[in-house]
Amino acid sequence: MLFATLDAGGGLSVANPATDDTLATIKAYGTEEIARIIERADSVRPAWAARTAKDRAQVLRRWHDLMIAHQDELAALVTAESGKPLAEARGEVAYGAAFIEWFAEEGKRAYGETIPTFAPGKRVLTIKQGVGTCAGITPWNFPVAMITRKVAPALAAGCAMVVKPAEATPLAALALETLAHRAGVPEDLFRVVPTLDPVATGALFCNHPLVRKLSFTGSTGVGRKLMQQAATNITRLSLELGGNAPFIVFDDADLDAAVGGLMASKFRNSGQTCVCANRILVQDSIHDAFVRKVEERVAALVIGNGAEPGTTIGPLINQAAVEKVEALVADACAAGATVLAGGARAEAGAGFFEPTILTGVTPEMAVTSSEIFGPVVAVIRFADEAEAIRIANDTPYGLAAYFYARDMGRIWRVMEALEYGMVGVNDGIISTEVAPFGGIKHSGLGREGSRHGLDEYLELKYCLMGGIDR
Ligand code: TXE
Repeated sequence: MLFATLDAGGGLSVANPATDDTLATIKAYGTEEIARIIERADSVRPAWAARTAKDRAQVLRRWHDLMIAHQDELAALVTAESGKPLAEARGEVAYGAAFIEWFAEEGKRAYGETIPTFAPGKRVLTIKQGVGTCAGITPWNFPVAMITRKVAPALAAGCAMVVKPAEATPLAALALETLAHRAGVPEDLFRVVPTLDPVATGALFCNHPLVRKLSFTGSTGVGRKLMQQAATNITRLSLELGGNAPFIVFDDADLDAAVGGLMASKFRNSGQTCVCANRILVQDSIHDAFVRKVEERVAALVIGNGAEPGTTIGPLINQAAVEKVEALVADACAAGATVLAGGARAEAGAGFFEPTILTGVTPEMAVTSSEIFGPVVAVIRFADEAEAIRIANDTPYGLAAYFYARDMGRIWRVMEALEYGMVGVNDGIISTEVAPFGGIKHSGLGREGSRHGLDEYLELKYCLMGGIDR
């Protein structure tokens, strides 16, 4: 039973965004209790760190296998609390589990090095050791994967981890905790602490002397605040923040492939992903043909409760999100954009917004300078490569960028010119556990996934050994 840790009668009520029904009311932790949980995590950490990397990997591997065995139940929880269609939720569980499998292996390869010296009788070497007890703060848009992407490398590196999940989506997080404990992760080593006070919990994570690292995924505003708070303790930080991804279609692109890539990037999770296409830049000569193809595909999307088979567009996470998207569309229209499809709240319910296409969008409009986080395709025309790159880079964000082109010279030039942490070339989906995920500029610090994601939880210690000639 995946709800073993749910404590009915607690203070945090979790609702289904498709129906507004209450799914569960669970225990909400206070900061004093969370402080004690951090202390207990730190007390069991040395024993975990002392186990062999192979041993830790076996425990992680069991956690992965349990997630896969419970894929359907986990997916149902994700759909119920986040609203995303069931097929996407199943995909997220597999994606989330893949991080555990990856880091189980990668933890065995946290190699140090020996460095040649010029001084006789001395040797220089490095060793890598877990940073200590860590904290995580995760968002609601990927309730499973955002947790495993942080916890798996932490545990593989010999660290402890306390995670505060988003208030909207604590159920999948608690289910993951239950499965981790069943797999053999010591109970105090990894804890999930839902709370009604994220602000005080963030401050506690930054100020508690035993928390050596905080990994946060969420908005840039909160990331900035955490960075200021982390200054007191010089707490290590990973920040995966907002994005404003350009999706550029050049005149030599395979148009059908570009349309397919856009649909996957833009409408996954109803446009509520940090890497989703936010500004669609289309070259003049192919603009009309491209937009027509997108219109056909948008007309085929099915809005509804994500639990119903066939649904491709679920609700947005809450009313505030619907209002934000509505305001951005209204602002663009007032400034001269044209609505080709959608443009309003959907009939499916209060939480739904229609898949929307806006043309005649310009870089000055708020819909292009903000992270929309909704199912809106905002199309900007451009004349040539230089203009496309200028518009694409004209943002303080730097997470993901995409472009479609065939010319090899252009592909290299644009790939190198885009000021982003991740670039998808002729592909709209870039997330994978094997690659370093993360942004530059206001999109954050650090990388998750790949061997670089493990390094975020390791300290590099240099040791000099002298006197070896005596
Ligand atoms: O984010 P918040 P919200 C962006 C996206 C979205 C906007 C607002 O543009 O429309 O942010 O979403 C916790 N100290 N992204 O309001 O508030 C909070 O409890 C410590 C992009 O949901 O940043 C939750 O666990 N923690 C993003 C987490 O921060 C605090 C995903 C994220 O919530 C806190 C989500 C505080 N003071 C939103 N205040 C992505 N990168 O994918 C809140 N939190």
